[in-house]
Amino acid sequence: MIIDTAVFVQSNTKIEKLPTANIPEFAFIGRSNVGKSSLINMLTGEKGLAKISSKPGKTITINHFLINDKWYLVDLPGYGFAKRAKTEREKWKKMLNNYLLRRENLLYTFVLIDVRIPPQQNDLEFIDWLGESQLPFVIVFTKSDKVGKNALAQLVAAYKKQLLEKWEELPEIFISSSEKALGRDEILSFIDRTCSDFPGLYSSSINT
Ligand SMILES: Nc1nc2c(ncn2[C@@H]2O[C@H](COP(=O)(O)OP(=O)(O)O)[C@@H](O)[C@H]2O)c(=O)[nH]1
Ligand SMILES: [Mg+2]
Repeated sequence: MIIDTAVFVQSNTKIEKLPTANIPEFAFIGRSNVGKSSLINMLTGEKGLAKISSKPGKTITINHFLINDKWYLVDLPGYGFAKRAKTEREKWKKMLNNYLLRRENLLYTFVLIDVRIPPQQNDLEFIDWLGESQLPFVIVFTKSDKVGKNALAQLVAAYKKQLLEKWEELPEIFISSSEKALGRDEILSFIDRTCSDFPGLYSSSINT
């Protein structure tokens, strides 16, 4: 897929105010510093695109970008937020879960994992929750340029092993490096393929 246009649409704190759910949507989530903004910029080829939604200290929001007038890329703040108040964290978790469970055009969630960091409790809990909720998701291992080829294979294998302790099947897995633009073609063709599987979601009303 060639990205012709990537446009920031809106940042939202209320599910009711999200853009009309008439085109496919793909959400990106991961712990802070996992490389989410870098990946979004790398995928869209728009340096600084994801920055709009990541002003530190601001309200936690769901951020929509319209890609090629055909699908939404959604930048979701991570789970965790160690530095934020517990009430705020819980409020966000509720909204996040609501969004993930109720957004009818959401086709896949991309869970970003820093490949160098051993499996973390909150990532595993989130993955388990997605699985238990039967929500389609894939895993993207980020920052693959930071480790050697052998280490990379070992780290990914160890993560898979951990998941297989609980789950019978593994989700689709992508390896990325925003630095080296690795994983871009794979992720974009996955999105392209998935969109084609849901032709009914396309609507011309988006251009009006
Ligand atoms: N070497 C390398 N560094 C990366 C990569 N992706 C992100 N980073 C660095 O990791 C840090 C956090 O990245 P950012 O995209 O802001 O993470 P976010 O908090 O998840 O949005 C920044 O210093 C990035 O330059 C990558 O693929 N390779
Ligand atoms: Mg960011």
